Amino acid sequence: MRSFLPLIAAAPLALMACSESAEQPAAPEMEESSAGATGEQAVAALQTAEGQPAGTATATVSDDAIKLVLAVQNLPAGEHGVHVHMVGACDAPDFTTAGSHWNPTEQTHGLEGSGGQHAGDMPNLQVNEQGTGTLEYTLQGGATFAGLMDSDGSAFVVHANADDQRTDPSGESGGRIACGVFTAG
Ligand SMILES: [Cu+2]
Repeated sequence: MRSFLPLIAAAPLALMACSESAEQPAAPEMEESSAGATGEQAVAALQTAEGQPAGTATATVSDDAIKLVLAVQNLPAGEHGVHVHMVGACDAPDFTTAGSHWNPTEQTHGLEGSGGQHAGDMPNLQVNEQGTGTLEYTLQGGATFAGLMDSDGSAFVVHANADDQRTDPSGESGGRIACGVFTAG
């Protein structure tokens, strides 16, 4: 029996080594202030007002924050305001059903404003002449995965114009030209 002990002892260690990276960051899930469990993800499939596919916005919990990865297509070249909006509804053509910017901590709008920023606020998106663009940003302003996926959900919205990052509540970024509802998984 004695000769088996090292094997028996080594097995749980090996298991721990494998699962450690996946489980350790999940511990803060218990805390109310946590952004969520690492790896939790939601994707919004964007559509233009005409119903064309316009890319995706993917929200992933990483390092106790929500990282937003945006990859768009079929959009007009130029600079566009982009935000997470508070309601998971995208009724074309104006997408007003997505509601206002996601703002659970009641800050004022804009990355360059004086009153914090909305959880749904992001830098402007640059779309090239091919109609594509990418952007990555870690959401601020009290963004949590539970809040993103609350009972009325949330949506990702691309605006016609650039966001001035100051003017409350929406940065003068104009109409809504693409929208997608976040779906978990
Ligand atoms: Cu917006």
